[in-house]
Amino acid sequence: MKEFQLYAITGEEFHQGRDLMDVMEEAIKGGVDMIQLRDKTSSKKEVFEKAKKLRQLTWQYNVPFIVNDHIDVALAVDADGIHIGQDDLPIEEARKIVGDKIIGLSTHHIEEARAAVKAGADYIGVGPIFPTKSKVDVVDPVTTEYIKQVVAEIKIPFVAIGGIKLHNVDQVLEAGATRICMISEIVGAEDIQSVCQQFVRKLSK
Ligand code: 3NM
Repeated sequence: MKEFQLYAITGEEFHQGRDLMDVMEEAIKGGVDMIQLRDKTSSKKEVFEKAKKLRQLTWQYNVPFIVNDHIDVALAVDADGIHIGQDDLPIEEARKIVGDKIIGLSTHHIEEARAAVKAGADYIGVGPIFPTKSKVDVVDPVTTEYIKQVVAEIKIPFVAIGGIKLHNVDQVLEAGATRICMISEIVGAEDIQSVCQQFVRKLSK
């Protein structure tokens, strides 16, 4: 898996009417180095159409492209990987389908992180660190304590997620995270490039 540090997830409810491709291109220009298509409401066909376009964009900029939930869509557009949750297909089964593509798994507890390593996940999501309105079935914030636990024990890459903003990201980095993932703070920003550049500066300190 190519190294990454600033991971942006689509969230069209925050795009303020802007085109999905424009929003994600701005993010990439600002320094986002991993993109995930996450769409819990559109039809499979619509998700596929969006994935196809994002795949072209991410190839153009050489940025890894991950599809949330839809393993079939990920394969159809030759995405770099999939991101799944605790209630999805077990990692071992997903692995049979996607082969050596990236598999990311959301985790909310150290037990889930340990299980993810055992099952062969390529990276884990660690969150939600702070309260967030971007995920409906979200659990209570795990706080930066969970980051510290993961840093101490888990040897695969992890990305901190959930309610991360420019004003609180320092706490996340101080806890030991080296990769951060966001929806609203990036795709909902007025000046997406500038916000991403500020995150990149903080990450490179
Ligand atoms: N997964 P925002 S939190 C998609 O904890 C997602 O696994 C989470 O959006 C997890 O940056 C989350 O707007 C929402 O808070 C992230």
